Amino acid sequence: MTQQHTVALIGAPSSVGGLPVGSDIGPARLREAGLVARLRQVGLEVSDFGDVPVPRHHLRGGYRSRFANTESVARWVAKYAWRAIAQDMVPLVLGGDHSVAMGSIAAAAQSVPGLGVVWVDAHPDFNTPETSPTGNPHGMALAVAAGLGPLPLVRLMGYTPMVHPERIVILGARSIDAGELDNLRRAGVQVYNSEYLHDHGVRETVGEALAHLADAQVRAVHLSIDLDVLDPAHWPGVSTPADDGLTASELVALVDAVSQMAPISSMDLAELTPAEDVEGATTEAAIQVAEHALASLVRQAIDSPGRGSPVGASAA
Ligand SMILES: [Mn+2]
Repeated sequence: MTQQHTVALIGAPSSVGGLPVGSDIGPARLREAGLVARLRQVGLEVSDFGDVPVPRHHLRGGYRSRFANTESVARWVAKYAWRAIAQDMVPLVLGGDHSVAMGSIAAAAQSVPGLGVVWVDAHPDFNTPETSPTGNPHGMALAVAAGLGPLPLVRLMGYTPMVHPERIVILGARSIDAGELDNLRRAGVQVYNSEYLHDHGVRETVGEALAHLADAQVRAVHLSIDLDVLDPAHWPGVSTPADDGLTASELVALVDAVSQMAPISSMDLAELTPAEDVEGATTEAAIQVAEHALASLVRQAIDSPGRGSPVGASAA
């Protein structure tokens, strides 16, 4: 029996890669808020793999040990996600800070032919230790996946890059550091910022982004959601808010469009910071995003496997 409509829930309760801390409580908050039941209600099977091990007392370390701890968490995430994909499940990695994506992308890149990345975030996370104003590894996660950054991280699975930069698109960015912008331009990563999304419309922009990935022979996407892509005026539950973000309905429309136009092999839901989420709006938005992104797996399991067709070809 196919398990393509089975979601493997993987908690990564770690803020080793980001400051301020607090996103380490994210997975527990999402489970308490009923994430598993909500996913089952839309027809998905859920296999909860539990939480990956996280180094204890991790915040006592200095700069170097933060990178070592980030690597450790990413390796565990990669192991869990790899095991899920090997069983034909779709891993949903709950951050935790966004550096957990280094692990999920490493696993997906190794296992999924023609993988591309759709990175939805207020920040491109394309810094290197040389360009980063803060030194926080979560601001380097996508650069690491594209082969830029400290050697142990970029070679997490033994080869680099995990994903070629032409197979990466960024949606919703609006806070980009100067050196980071240089990195993006040199690498040739396509960025659709929040202004572009608002000017052209969510569905149109997703269509363009996926057409760009189709040109690079992408056949399945890793969807990485940083909840700080939302506007902090109404959805404040993140560690590094940036003004003028997306509404929850825009983000839901965005993941709906992605899931209708491309097979999703794997997904991250990162940076939920419960202490900042005073009325729970960010938690609720996160759950809706997961439901809408993954409900397409049920359709694919019923209609057809959906594998092997180029992305963007089945807009639906
Ligand atoms: Mn991020």
